[in-house]
Amino acid sequence: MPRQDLLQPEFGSDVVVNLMRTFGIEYAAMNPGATFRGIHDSLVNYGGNQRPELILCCHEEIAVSLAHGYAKAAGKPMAAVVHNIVGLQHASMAIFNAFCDRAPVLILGGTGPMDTTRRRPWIDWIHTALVQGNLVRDYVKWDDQPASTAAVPEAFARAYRIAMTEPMGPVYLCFDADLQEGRLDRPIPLPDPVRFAPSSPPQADARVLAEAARLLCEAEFPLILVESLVPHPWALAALQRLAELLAAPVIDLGDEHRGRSCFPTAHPLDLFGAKREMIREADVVLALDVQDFLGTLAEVDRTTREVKPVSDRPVKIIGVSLNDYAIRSWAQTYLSLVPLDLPITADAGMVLPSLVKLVEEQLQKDSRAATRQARFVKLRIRHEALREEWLHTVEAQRLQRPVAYSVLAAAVWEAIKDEDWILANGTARGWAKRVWEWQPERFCGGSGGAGLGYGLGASLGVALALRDSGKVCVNLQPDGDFLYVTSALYTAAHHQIPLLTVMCNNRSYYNDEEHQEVMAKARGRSVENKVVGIRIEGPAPDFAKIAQGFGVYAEGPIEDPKDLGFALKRALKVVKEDRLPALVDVVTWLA
Ligand SMILES: Cc1ncc(C[n+]2csc(CCOP(=O)(O)OP(=O)(O)O)c2C)c(N)n1
Ligand SMILES: [Mg+2]
Repeated sequence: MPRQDLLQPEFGSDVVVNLMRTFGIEYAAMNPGATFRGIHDSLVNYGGNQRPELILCCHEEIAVSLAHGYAKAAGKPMAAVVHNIVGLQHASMAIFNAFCDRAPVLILGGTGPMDTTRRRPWIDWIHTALVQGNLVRDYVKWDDQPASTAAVPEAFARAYRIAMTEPMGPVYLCFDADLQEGRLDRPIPLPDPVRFAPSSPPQADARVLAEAARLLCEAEFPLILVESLVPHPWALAALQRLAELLAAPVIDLGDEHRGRSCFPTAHPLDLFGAKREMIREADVVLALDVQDFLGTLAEVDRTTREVKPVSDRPVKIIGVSLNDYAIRSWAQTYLSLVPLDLPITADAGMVLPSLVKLVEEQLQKDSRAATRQARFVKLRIRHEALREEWLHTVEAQRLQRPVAYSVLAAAVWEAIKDEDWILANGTARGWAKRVWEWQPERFCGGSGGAGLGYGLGASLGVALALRDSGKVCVNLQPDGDFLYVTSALYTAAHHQIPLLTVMCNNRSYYNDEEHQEVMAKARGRSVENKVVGIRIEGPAPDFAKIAQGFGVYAEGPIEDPKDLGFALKRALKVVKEDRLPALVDVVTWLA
């Protein structure tokens, strides 16, 4: 298809495509719909289906989760184009996840025509809202519906900038069908993206940072909690340096809810496996981009919902985050209000190098080097003991049928450890973090909003962003989450996206099985019934057959751990050499 000249758009929607290209949008995930037929035509026939290229999805939730994963891997947005109010409603779960995960996703939509005299009967009426942005306004950072083509460039540039400014988030731009389809009567100037770049994130007040450094250096047992860090190139190294200077254990929470993992598990100060013990000992906590303070510092009784602090020791908390800039009133995604002794609104990654410098200066005057050295040794011994214990568990569960999560994680590691790997989604119930040589920058984090239906779409977005990088992208995929968005396999096959999906198939919405057990026990009722409405059996879906039906290479179900290594090897070959998707269905032990 010949590429048209960017400078000669003919219709309103050609301008939208020019803007996407100007701002470097590489892909537009979509499911078709007549309200954006103008944009669709412009993408294909004006833009030549290149930069952006259309990625066909069978559900708008997949389109947005794919853009969510892409944003985390590429560090910039791609577009998800969704049809009026119906596509937007399907997309809404994934938009919420991206919002909670603070991921920049550019959601574009069509509407109308808003001019009622231009509407087709019935369908153009029932699918037009006043205004569509209302549907998602509470969980996007910004939405807009420009009223003329001339107003489109400013709206687009603003949307891009808002999405990419920390704390990042999804934005929604809605285009009237008439505006898209209208012929241009004058040239529309395009903005220079360099001059509309997101602003640099906020740094902390130097005096407050000096106080933080003092508290940390004077602490008896400083502890670092980290949930996420903006991936500045220096951030992870600065975090390690800070931990080493202070001989402070680090608990990396980046695999739990939102955010990005930040600490290598091979580091002797990585103590995520001893979270409780460390919190018990700590007198000063440095919380870097942590949102879930209470969930981290307290324990919850699953039966009574009682929340009890892990430690009864007075603890001073230094909280560095942009949490206060990310507050909306609708869903209470800001979590419980926890007292902070030193709240610092700043980008934690930006703050780290300054904090390292201040701590270095402070420690030169400090006479407790021997105490810190002794603490470091003690922590290293605990760290090593934990790792040994986990490897021992793998050995103890090696022959268990169906396959234990520890064994599944170890087998996947064995298959990919010499590759340039990326873990796009999932941790096999935390076992990847325990038994892999975990390099935090290689993990793309979770859904953010705990809305199921995230994993497969997001993993495809990650793999799409890294398609030409030679990296091997892996998705450790729970079965329940998968079943919401099975048709994403079509997108994987059609667009030849190289992704290794390993099904962690416990044939259950297991998380809820635990809840039903707790309920039944608390009420003295039948615990055996906990599986009703929860187990995904009778019949158990055959995920390999499902994948094959979509044209994806697949093996399984595998119940015997002895078969696992070979199956993974064959699937990896498909991903690595043929650059195609593959799926291995592993039936896993429930717990
Ligand atoms: C959209 C949505 N529906 C329901 C839930 C409630 N929920 C939380 S975890 C879970 C079970 C998940 O099952 P699976 O993905 O197979 O993971 P497993 O717990 O079995 O490891 C459910 C149903 C949710 N979080 N999101
Ligand atoms: Mg499950």
